[in-house]
Amino acid sequence: MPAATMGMEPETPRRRAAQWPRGVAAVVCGLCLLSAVGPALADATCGDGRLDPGETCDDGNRTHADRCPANCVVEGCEADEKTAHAVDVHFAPPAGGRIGGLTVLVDFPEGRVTLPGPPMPDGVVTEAPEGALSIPVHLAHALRVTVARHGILAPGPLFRVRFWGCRGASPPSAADFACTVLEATDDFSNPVAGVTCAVAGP
Ligand SMILES: [Ca+2]
Repeated sequence: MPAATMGMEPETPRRRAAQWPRGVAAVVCGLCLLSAVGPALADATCGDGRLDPGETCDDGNRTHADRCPANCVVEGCEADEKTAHAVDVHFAPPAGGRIGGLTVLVDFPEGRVTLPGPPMPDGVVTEAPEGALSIPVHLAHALRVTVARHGILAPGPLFRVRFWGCRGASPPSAADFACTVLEATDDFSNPVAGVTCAVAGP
């Protein structure tokens, strides 16, 4: 599992665009299928690497699981640091599945809540399962977290995320969040399909 690498990604849009030709990135990242489940595409210019009218970012691809979402639009948020909205993320393996580690993408309503950072301080992603390591990556419009354990991760709670509210925005509901499993492996690092995750709260 590329946990350590993922936690250290520079992900500067221009640098990514320069270092990773689209075709290579599509093969290497292994996450690009997420572009198919991201928000509706903004227009034909999203993903061309140039900031066009209506776009807040363009990293040269339409991958959703990186710092610029599939539609090239990250909604603005003036963080209200006095409001906190905590959600709990759970996972479930397929019947009989043994999970040793997984990476999930938590898509949050960035016009309603936000995360401190990046870099994200300690104490935002908490309550990893006992004995497990969690590596969160702040993606501006989403949160990517790898959780791994030496042995088996018991199905159920994976971690808690404490978001800040956005000034003037209505409070979020659970339906505003979505969780997708990007990658899951068993205790021998073999890929496991059919793993799901979900967001409960706030
Ligand atoms: Ca563009």
